[in-house]
Amino acid sequence: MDSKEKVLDKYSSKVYKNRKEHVITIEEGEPNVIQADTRAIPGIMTNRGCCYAGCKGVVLSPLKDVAIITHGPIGCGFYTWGTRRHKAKGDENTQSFGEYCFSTDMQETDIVFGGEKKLKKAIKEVFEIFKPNCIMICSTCPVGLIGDDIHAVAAEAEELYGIKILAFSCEGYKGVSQSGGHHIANNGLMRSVIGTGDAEPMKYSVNLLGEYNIGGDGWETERILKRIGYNVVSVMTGDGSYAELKNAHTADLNLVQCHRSINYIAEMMKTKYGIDWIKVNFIGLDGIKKSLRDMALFFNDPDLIARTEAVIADEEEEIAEGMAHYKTRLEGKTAAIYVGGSRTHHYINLLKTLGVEVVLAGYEFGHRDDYEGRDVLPSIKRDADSKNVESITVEKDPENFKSILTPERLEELKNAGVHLEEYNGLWSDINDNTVVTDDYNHFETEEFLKLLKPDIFFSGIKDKFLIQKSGVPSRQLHSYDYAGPYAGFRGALNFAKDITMAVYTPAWNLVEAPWKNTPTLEGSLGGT
Ligand code: CFM
Ligand code: HCA
Repeated sequence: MDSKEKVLDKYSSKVYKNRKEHVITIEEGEPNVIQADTRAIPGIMTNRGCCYAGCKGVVLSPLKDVAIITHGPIGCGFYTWGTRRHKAKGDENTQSFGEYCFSTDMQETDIVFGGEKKLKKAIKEVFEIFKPNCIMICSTCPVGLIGDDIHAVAAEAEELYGIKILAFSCEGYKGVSQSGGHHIANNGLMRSVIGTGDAEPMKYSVNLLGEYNIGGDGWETERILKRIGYNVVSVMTGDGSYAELKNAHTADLNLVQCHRSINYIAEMMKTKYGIDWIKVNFIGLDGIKKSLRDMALFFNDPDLIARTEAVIADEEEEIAEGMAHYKTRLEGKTAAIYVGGSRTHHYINLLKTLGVEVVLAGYEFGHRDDYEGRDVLPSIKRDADSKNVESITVEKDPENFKSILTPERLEELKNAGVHLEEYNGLWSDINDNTVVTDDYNHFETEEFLKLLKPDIFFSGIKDKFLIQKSGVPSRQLHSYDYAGPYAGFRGALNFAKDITMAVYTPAWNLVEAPWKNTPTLEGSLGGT
């Protein structure tokens, strides 16, 4: 039995039947099909978030000048406040409400008699105290169940107070993961915010989409882009703002960092405003260099191309010695890596540069194309001598899977002068025999830890302490614990340093759980 079978074998037949489609060992030459983006099994401790977490927590919260009211019991508002480390700073022109957690704090009586009155009161209070230019309302599960009409309340309040008030029906139970919440938030921003500003277009202007400024990643990426000469119109949504986002339609190019949470917005902006988009990745040296070069090629300006190369050379030189040193410490170490929908892929590439081998990987809620690859990314078409960009189109196949992109089709596209930005999926990032688990749970985490014994485990807060108690160091790749940035050249060096420290800290191995030696429960058997 391989380790995958050993873990699955402990399940009941019903759970086994379900989970065997989500847990696979990569085999050379096989199609390696995995089941993904399906409902988690009730009762199993999944690491996923809910629709509300995806809408409010992930996409909307980083908009610093928006007062977001969670309409629901207080726990949901509190959970999505401050834990994600999407950093933001206000300035003299931009308000920042990141320190506040606004909620209607619904009680039983509101559930029985309806919560709309309380919501109206909360909007009035927020408006009078904070005077924001925009308020957003996000629903939690009970609101959908009792049927409060948050959209009607928002429309009425918008009229009354003369500011933008948007409502999002993102009840936690909708859909199978946080992914549905991304859609609800993004669609609302696309419909009601983007395109409503009147700023003048700027030269070499870009929007950074799907960058949430975790641990300051977006700031590091922006620093590099500005050094080269780009103007960042808006970031959607890390350290972003309602004020900036209104003008996103004026940019020349959209850069998509997290494909999972935002690719459809890039396509919508192409359709509505004609803005081209390319997939970028500012995590890991190969990704950064490729992204910067693709951008320079898109604008096709010799000065910009020269500046891009100069900045790459300079930034690389700055970190070269440090990276080489950490590589000597990390080469040959093994890792497990589980993040939501994009970062597993992004960080495996950085780990490779450092000589770390991934033995266990997966996404919480990635879709099948995140595993198996896709050919939906934009194609840059250049003229015969590859100098001028003629057009950028999005190649799409109906099924969205890599298997459709046959070698013949690739050749055909290349011969037509199309530079295809394909993504080969997680399979292309990992070696054969790697175990891949979709929508992993705590039982599987514990079991695989025992069987595969990785030197370090990258995941999130829900399983961090279970991992450390097993004697394996953990680094959170959602929040970076208290560290970061990890994006860009300097970020790569930060990452290398942090994981070297983690791997060489023997503390977790020295901890002996008290219950192993001393009974923690005392009692006597009945009858005496
Ligand atoms: Fe995109 Fe994200 Fe991720 Fe994501 Fe997330 Fe996140 Fe993530 Mo946590 S938007 S898919 S829903 S890169 S919050 S910043 S770390 S699970 S891998
Ligand atoms: C979420 C947000 C989250 C959770 C991280 C974690 C994040 O899904 O609600 O479980 O550690 O990045 O903050 O993904």
